[in-house]
Amino acid sequence: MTAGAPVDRAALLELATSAARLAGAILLEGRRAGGITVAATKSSPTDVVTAMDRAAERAIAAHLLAARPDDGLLGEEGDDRPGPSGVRWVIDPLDGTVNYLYDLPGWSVSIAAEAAGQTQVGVVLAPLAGELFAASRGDGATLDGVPIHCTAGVPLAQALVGTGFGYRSARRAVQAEVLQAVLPQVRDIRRLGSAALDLCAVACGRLDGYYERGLKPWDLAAGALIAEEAGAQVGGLAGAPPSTAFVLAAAPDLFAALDQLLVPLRPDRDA
Ligand code: LIP
Repeated sequence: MTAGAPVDRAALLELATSAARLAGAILLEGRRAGGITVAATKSSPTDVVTAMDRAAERAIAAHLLAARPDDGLLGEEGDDRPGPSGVRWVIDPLDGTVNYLYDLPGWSVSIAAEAAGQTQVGVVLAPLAGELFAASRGDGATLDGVPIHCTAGVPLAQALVGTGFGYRSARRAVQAEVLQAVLPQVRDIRRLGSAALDLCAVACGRLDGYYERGLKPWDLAAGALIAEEAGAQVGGLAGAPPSTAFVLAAAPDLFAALDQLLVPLRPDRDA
């Protein structure tokens, strides 16, 4: 396939799904075998990588490139290669690593395919729950093949809002200040530990909204498309696009209310 050629979203979605299921099986087997250990740390001593993160990314990359050798790759655990096809895969082989390390639920495999400057398809697999969230641009979002839609019409004070926290102490202090201001204004907060699953929770109505500062492209790519295709608005603050600086996701009416609440708190200030 050469850059600029029409994108076969159905084929990309099928390949993303098979790659996610392959990685999910590897991760489940590793978790059940026990003995998960920290192989390395990244931004802080608590920002951990396990051997399973790396094994899952290797398996996903090999699976994708065996089928589409001219594609590009961007993966959390180090894959970063261009490809002449015009399609780039954005991979978080294990989102929610700390949950996985502690044998807690709330970890996922997130795989998206980008082309023509947009995410075209995305899948988020929750292996423990046996749930597959998927979306193809313009074709809606599904959970295990059943169409899903975010919940509209929820007032701010009734909203169940997800969020997450960074790995550096200075950033967590700022995030705690923001949380102190948000918590009294909403129904409640949930901290699930996987951004991909947070975004999918908004897509299917398990959360009414979600916000976080510091997401990487691989945390965001698939879940953002799934949430958008489920009718949610996904953006940054004050009209900015979603980015590492900030991500906010909710049905459009609640998105506006959360944006209005959050902007004065400057949750995207550096720390
Ligand atoms: C996680 C994110 C989550 C965030 C965690 C962590 P990881 O990604 O998905 O939203 O709050 O701190 O960054 O590190 O498990 O791939």
